[in-house]
Amino acid sequence: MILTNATIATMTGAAGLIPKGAIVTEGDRILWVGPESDLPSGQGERVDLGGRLVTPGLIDCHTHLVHAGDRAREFEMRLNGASYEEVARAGGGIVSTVRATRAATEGELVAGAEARLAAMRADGVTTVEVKSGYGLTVADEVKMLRAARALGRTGGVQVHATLLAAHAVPPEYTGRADAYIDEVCLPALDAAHAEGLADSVDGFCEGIAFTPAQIDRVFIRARALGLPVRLHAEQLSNLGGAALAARHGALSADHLEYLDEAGAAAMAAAGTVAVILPGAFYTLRETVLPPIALLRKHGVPMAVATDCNPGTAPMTSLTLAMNMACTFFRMTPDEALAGVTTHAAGALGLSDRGRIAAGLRADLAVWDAAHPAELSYRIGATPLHARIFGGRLDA
Ligand code: DI6
Ligand code: FE
Repeated sequence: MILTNATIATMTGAAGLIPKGAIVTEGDRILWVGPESDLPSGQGERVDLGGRLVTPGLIDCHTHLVHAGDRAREFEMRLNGASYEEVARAGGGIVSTVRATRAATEGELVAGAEARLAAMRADGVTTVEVKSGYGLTVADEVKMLRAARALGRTGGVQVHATLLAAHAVPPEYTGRADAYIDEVCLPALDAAHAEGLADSVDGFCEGIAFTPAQIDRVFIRARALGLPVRLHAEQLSNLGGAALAARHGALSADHLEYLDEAGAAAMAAAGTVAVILPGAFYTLRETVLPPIALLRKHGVPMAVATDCNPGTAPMTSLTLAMNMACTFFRMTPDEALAGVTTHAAGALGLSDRGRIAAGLRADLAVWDAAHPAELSYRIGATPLHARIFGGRLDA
């Protein structure tokens, strides 16, 4: 396929924008990219993009896409004045999602996630990370990961599956988090690894979840199995989770509103990507901003993701996350675009995508836009014209 008359945001180098560019693909790979005037002669299906903007296919590198049920009713209850306790007594909160997810079959989980995934595809996403973390038994965590793998086989996106058994302490283990790590998290890790179901391992390091010492135990097992790690860190308080993650060579540390300078320096030294999640910040009406200036100062690469989950980010639009990252956190549109392409690829440990260059996957998004800033600027619009996934055009 020969794509012509395109404005190409290659995401390679500083001057990554090619105003009148062309891209040649072969099979699922990019064969050539450059100014149209330099296009090598050759045969192929020609597609004139009418001057439209082409970016790498977007990568949503932090989602809880697979889950059952929703929490719209508790959202409504809280807005009608119910307290946290009242919501919890009515069966609300993360426990309600765990209950619904345990009750769902793998097929039901896939069907529910597929609807959310369709919205993501319509927003230009070609790779998505999907976490477990609402099963919280070995069997239910494995079921969630199988559902994530099944989503990857439905076509149209590639899925990176992450085991997040250390997401919450389930009711049957209240006050016994260490026993939960021993009896569920570590066996779930072994089981997921044995079936090849996990591409990475995540945890939630927070006062309401797991301590750094508990996360450390999970990470030691993950690394012994050869699995890379990532961490929900410094979302609601500073427990030093980012530095812990960096010590384990983590691919990413995510949220980071309460990150301090030592944590940023540790991430920089380890090459750990900062995943910025403005959807959860918005839903929780958080007031402490992630320290973007500190991350810039230390040269920590910043990714941006939806955190799509039923509790703190019932959100499927990655372009809306880009807008929020710019408006709330003062990231630049260039940073936001790098955050959903090249640095999101880094957060997943994938070097074959996230940029437009010869040899990489032919995953592209074509936009009804003339300049990359438009993707961050519009609110709630999806200016996607077409997606190219693995070299195939699926308008
Ligand atoms: N941080 C979050 O914001 C979500 N998980 C996490 O580790 C919340 C998940 C939920 O409330 O369902
Ligand atoms: Fe999350």
